[in-house]
Amino acid sequence: MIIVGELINSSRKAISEAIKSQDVQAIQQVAKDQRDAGANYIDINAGTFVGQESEYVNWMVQKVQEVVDGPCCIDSPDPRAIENALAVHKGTAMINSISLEKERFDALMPIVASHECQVIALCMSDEGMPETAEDRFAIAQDLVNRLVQKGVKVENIYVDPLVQPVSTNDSFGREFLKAIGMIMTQIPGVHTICGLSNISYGLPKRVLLNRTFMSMAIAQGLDGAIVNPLDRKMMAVIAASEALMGRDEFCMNYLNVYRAKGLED
Ligand code: THG
Repeated sequence: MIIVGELINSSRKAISEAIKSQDVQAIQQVAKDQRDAGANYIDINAGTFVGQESEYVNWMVQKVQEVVDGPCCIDSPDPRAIENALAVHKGTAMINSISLEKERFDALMPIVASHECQVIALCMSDEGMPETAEDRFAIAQDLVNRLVQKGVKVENIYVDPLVQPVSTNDSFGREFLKAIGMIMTQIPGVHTICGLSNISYGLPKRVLLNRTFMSMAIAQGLDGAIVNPLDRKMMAVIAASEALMGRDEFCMNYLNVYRAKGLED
């Protein structure tokens, strides 16, 4: 399972404050903590700073990579911010994200095609957010085909079917899970990824719903997640679900996490 640590996001008060005061140490600490907790990529999002987003993303990418020997996930809807960040990023970044929205797609495609990178492909088009599994799958198929045509390797693509709140439509959880299953079985070699927390929007005990949904998504083949890696119970659910699905040979990872006292029940 590829873990993208989600905590460096300017929608969080602590991060927004650290950006405003240019608190290098605070940003670096959140990055190191996530890396130590098992994050493979550190998500970098300064989306709330309209006009200064690109400048702040670049600053955070550079400061994070001073202390974390690993890649970032550049989280921005702005193709220019992504391009600027790739110019300062060391190693193979993850781009978050391309979609089928025409303007975004046309601007990002040449950038993705000309860089060695991983790319998140959002199931979103100019017709808006898809609601059924079939609509998500159609967008995923189209996006993957176009990316592959431009020379992007299928194994570098992470399709995000987009989680929507189950409180607004009781089919949203099921349709998302079905989409994961369809994408993983019908597009060989591709990955899937998602941010989970939208599933529980508007309901109590959100962490319970988020964790349960994670386990159900892993059962459908989900192999990437944008999560808070400091949530020990979530990380334990991921390790347990992967072992139960037979995606952990001899349960070695599960046992290693246990020995490191990482299995909070
Ligand atoms: N897919 C993709 N990228 C994404 C998302 C996705 N990037 C952003 C988001 N969704 C994932 N990142 C976060 C980062 C922080 C929080 C949630 C998702 C977070 N939320 C607090 C909460 O839910 O309680 C509220 C914020 C706060 O702490 O004040 O922390 O789906 N490709």
